Amino acid sequence: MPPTAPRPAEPGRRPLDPTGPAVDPTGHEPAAADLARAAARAAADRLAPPAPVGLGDVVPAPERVEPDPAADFTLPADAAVRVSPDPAARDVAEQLADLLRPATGYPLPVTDAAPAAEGLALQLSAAPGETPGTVAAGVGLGPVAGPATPGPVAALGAEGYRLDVTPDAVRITAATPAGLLHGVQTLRQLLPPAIESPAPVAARWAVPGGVIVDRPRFPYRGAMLDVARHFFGVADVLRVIDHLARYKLNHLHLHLTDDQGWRIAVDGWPGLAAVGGATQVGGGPGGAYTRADYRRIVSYAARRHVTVVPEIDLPGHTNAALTAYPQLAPDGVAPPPYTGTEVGFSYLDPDDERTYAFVADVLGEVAALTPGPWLHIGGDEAFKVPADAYARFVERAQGIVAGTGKTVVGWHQIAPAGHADGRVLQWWGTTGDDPATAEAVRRGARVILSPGNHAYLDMKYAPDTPIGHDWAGLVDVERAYGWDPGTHLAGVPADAVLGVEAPLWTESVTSLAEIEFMLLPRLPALAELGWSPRRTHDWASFRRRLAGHGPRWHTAGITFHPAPEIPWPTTGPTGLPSPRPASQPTAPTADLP
Ligand code: TNX
Repeated sequence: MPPTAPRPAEPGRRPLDPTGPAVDPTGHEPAAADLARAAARAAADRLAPPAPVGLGDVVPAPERVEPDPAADFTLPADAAVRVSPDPAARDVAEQLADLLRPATGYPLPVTDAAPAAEGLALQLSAAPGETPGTVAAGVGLGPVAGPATPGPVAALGAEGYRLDVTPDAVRITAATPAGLLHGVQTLRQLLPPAIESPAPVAARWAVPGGVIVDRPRFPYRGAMLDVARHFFGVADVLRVIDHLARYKLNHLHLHLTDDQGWRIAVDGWPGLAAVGGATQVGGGPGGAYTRADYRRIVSYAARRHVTVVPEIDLPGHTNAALTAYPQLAPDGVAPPPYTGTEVGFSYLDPDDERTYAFVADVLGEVAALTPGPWLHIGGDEAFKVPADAYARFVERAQGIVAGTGKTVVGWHQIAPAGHADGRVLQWWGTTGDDPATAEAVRRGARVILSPGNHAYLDMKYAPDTPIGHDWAGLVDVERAYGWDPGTHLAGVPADAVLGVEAPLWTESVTSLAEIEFMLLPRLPALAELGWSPRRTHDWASFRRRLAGHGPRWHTAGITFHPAPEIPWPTTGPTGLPSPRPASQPTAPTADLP
């Protein structure tokens, strides 16, 4: 046994013997001292108050939760994060340590997985088929209503994880690094809210005991950020990715182009970013991502197992492109830059071959920069393009996307165009019934659900919300939560639903604080619809669990809307201040349409 240093003081712990266990002056601890130390630790844990967060308090709700109140774990100052040798798993372990170090102030070294003898440790294991050594008996991925049975790691699928919390260890097991990271996000939520502090806090870092076995209901769970109406720099986008990862959302759809701005550099068409990117709603300076910026976003997202879905909106919503390249406009005349908020007036000439050369260049470059499988071609609100010309355009664009090796996604307006293998329609209607979309699904399309009256995060919460729209109605948290993606759209069965996405259009959203104000607390509602089994759906439970996140966001410095229907704690469980009413952003000024 290696020499052991005296244990550092552990804030919040109450050892029975305040002088601590004896240390052999030779540097070798006799086995008896080890035993005494373990006994003191176990006794201290028994005397400590229970973990302040319940094992079932997680958002999105896990598939299976089996609390064991006698098995709470307290993170000691000398804990290590132990991980299996796989480099991707190691990266998740580093992320876990990075999440826990600021608030705990603990060193949390990341080390290779060793036999469980070390005891107090966080262990990540990505090896398929590997099962943790001290799993609570009889827990697994059995049928919902049936008896719990141990399940192999492979049953956790591409994104599932298993979390075992015992007095000696927290273990996260998954078949993939994505699953491990989802488990890390669960563990983060099970620690006291002070874990979100950017500076060290003296707290007992307790984790409630028991087992969680969890995996998602739908494979696609996302949010969209419109960086075209207002431009948001790389740092803002990275922060949004963090918010997605927190709630196990795995796709970020970037609406990169619109009438008011073109936001991504395209080598062959430099005017797109230089001219088309130079404005935004209200006439601000706009901006555009260089290829390096975009790569940075993509790789930051990839590390968090979030896939970027780039959208080039075609053939409408193209005024910014036409300001730079008027030869693509039906009348060949450059329109003035557009800084208002109307839609449906601009379009590429669907009858000119130069349009298709342009579309092929742009989609080809964006596809080459994008590791994920999706390429979104927009297709919404091309009001001035006759239906037959529109369908021909979409069919050619679908073919161009297929030629890049990507799978095409479009707003549900593309439904009447011919089927393309694997194509995905993004539903943003408000009726729950659309024969054209249902017919496209019969021909093999899959659907991402973003119903405007539930999932549109640019809708106001209430009449007095200072920013946002109300054309799809008001979307308070209960409305954001109150629908079922599996049955929402007539003629679209659950197995045709790829998943859900919450779009944030930014005509009236001008800053990171305003983005966060519109995302939170509604984004977690959408996340739960996409992740959790339907049997867990329960507004009373959700609003109670969500309430616990206010102190977390507050501690992390994240803006949110203190929605009145959520019973936010007046003081957090650790005595942190209640969420500030100042979370409300001030109404935007000069940029208002
Ligand atoms: C409709 S939804 C649009 C966007 C607007 C949004 C505002 C969709 C595909 N198109 O162009 O920004 O409404 O809520």
